Amino acid sequence: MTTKFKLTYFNGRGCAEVVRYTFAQAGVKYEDYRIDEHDDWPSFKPSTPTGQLPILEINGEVIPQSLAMVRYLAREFNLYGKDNQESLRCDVVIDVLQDIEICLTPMWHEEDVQQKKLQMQKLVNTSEAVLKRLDNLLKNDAKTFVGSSITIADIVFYRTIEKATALLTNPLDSHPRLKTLWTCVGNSERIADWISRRPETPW
Ligand SMILES: N[C@@H](CCC(=O)N[C@@H](CS)C(=O)NCC(=O)O)C(=O)O
Repeated sequence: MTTKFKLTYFNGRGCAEVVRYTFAQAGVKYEDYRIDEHDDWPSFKPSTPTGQLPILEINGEVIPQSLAMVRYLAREFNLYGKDNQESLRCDVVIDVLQDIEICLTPMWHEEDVQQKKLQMQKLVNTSEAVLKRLDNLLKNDAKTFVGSSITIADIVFYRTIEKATALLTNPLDSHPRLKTLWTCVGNSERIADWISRRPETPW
């Protein structure tokens, strides 16, 4: 029996886009269900496992947490490296990137100008430190973080930098190898196809 996947999120990219990229790279069909954050969400929220979106239904079983979904899909569809050591190296890249995610999350909702300025400075400093770490993790002449084809390490990197680019100007300019990798992921066949046909949304 083919597994039935339904991804539920708001009509935006946010935390769900990394899951959509993973489905795209895996070449797997799923229902990309989008709910209205004002009309539908308040009544739907209490029925979700953690009171948050996205959720992924796998043959009806409801799972929260975007990165847990990405890791599960990667294991199912061979995007997690060729063995456990390579999966571990994918996880190292993903975990390094979380320092940027931690800075980004509060920034979307902060309205206080002074606070926003402080958060911005923290994001700039953190991003620079994280990019240096990632550059060190990238082997000489490597076109992807792990092995020779796209894994979730590259996909999560692509999405985190895409989000950061909304707030930082050309964050990869001082890291040409990372910039090349990021551009290659965005231009790769399946990811580029999803980017070209995904809905235009305000965020
Ligand atoms: N770590 C979670 C974060 C989930 C999260 O923060 N979801 C937000 C949207 S990006 C949400 O559901 N906000 C609405 C609410 O909390 O009521 C993930 O990656 O799935």
